[in-house]
Amino acid sequence: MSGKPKLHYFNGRGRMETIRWLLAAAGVEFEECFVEAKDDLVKLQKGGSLLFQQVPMVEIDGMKMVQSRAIANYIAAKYNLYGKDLKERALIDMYVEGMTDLNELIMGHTFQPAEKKEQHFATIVDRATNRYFPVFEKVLKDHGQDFLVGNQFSRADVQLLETILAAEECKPDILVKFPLLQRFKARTSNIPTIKQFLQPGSQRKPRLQEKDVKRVMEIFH
Ligand code: GSN
Repeated sequence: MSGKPKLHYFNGRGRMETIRWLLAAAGVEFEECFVEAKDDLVKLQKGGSLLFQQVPMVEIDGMKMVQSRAIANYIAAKYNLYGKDLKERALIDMYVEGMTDLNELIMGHTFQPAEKKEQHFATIVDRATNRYFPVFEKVLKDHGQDFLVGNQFSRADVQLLETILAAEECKPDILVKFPLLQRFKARTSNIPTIKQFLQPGSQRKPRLQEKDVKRVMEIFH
């Protein structure tokens, strides 16, 4: 019996949030063990559980997996969220890497020094509206299907919704020029497993606040 996956990370989004999204979308229950302080991280490191002395770490199927992309890839493949052939997987990977670039830019905002915040915010809005969202709007328009790749629900859909919601937290009307993404958002938010993850009280984490930065820095630096 392998039990539920156990996620080791701090109690915030960071590099674990996409993994939470993918498990939730797949309808997989998971447990979380929060790294609350430097000592918790040191304990994991000294216990030999972290291949590169870093979290995220996920205990799953008898493995102690590290490296957030490797973990996400495993979960996507295991739960049939990774396309039906190599070419679909390649497309999903390209889309997901683009989304991840935008998502990381957004997540980095909280960590910007005060004097750089305004410029950084402008970059987020520019990249979202001029680089990334037009691509996915066009993909949906060109093939006319509900899902991004292969007419089948995949991690690309999950991660696009995650990214859209994060971008809207920065600028609520960021989808104003993207009608197909608005419909995509409404549709995917209504998938039962995702709908549940979007309810208050789920394991989805709130946006990192300024007050959390010090706490996170103290654990990891
Ligand atoms: O994607 C990954 O999981 C790795 N390429 C990076 C993981 C990483 O940077 N982990 C940090 C925590 S902050 N990020 O999510 C970490 O464990 N730092 C402690 C250390 O001693 O390096």
